Amino acid sequence: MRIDILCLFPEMFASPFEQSIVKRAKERAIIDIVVHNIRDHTHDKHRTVDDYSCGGGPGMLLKPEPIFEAVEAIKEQTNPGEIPIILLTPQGRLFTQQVARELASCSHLMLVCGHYEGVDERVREHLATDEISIGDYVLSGGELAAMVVVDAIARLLPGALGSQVSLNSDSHNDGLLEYPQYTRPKTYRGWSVPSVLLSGNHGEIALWRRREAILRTAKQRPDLLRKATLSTEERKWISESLSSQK
Ligand code: 6GU
Repeated sequence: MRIDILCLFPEMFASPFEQSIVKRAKERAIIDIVVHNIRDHTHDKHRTVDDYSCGGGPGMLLKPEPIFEAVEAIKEQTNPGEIPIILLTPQGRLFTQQVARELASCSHLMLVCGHYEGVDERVREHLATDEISIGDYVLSGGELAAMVVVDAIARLLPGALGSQVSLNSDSHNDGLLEYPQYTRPKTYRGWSVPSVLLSGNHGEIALWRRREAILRTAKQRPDLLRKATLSTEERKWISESLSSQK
C-alpha cells in the first residue's frame, strides 16, 4: 500500500514512522509512506500557502492552488486511476476502527493535512473524495491526525503485526472494549490475578472475558453497546451489574 501525505510540516513525521509497527511495515515493503510539503508547490518568492478569509473574519486559510497542484503532481507520478483523496479536518466523518479497515483495503491513499483556520472550500468540493476527523476536539493541524490514521491502517495490513491473532482480540474489533488482561506475577503488592485465568479451563476463561468486555463497555462506552450484537443472557449481565451498583 502507498500513502502520500501532503502537509506544511513534513519534519513532524520523521520519528513516529521510524518506530515499532510502522517502521517494520516500511522495512517489509508492506507500506510506502511519502510525505510532501505543500509549500513546494507554490510559485511566489515567499512560498505563500495561506490567505485571508473572503468576507472577513479572523484567521488564515490554506489557499487552493498549491494543494491542487501537489495532488496533481503525485497523480502524474503514480497510477492515474481513482485514488481516495482524504482531507483531514475536524469537520470530517469520524475515524473509527471500521473506517481504518475500509482504508486498509485501498492500494493507494492521499492524506491532505488542513491547517490554520481551515482550507479553501473548493478543496473540499472539487478535490477531496472524503473528509476525516479523528475526534471531537480541535488540533492545530492535520499532521497528528494523519499519523493516527496511518498507524491504525498500517497495523491492519497483512504481515505488519507479529500475529493476526492479536488483531482479532483488539478493542473495537467486535464493537466491544477489550477484556482485562494480566501477566505474571500471580500476586503483585497483594493484588491477585483473577483465579479463573489460572484455572486452565478455557471455556470458563472465554466466558469470563466476554462478560468483562461487555460490562466494561457498558460502564465506559454505553454508546458502543447499541451497535454490538449481544445475546439475551449477555443483556441480562448488564442489567444485573447496573442494579448491583445502585
Ligand atoms: Cl483531522 N484535524 C484537526 N486540525 N483537528 C482535528 C482533526 C483533524 N480531527 C480531530 N481534530
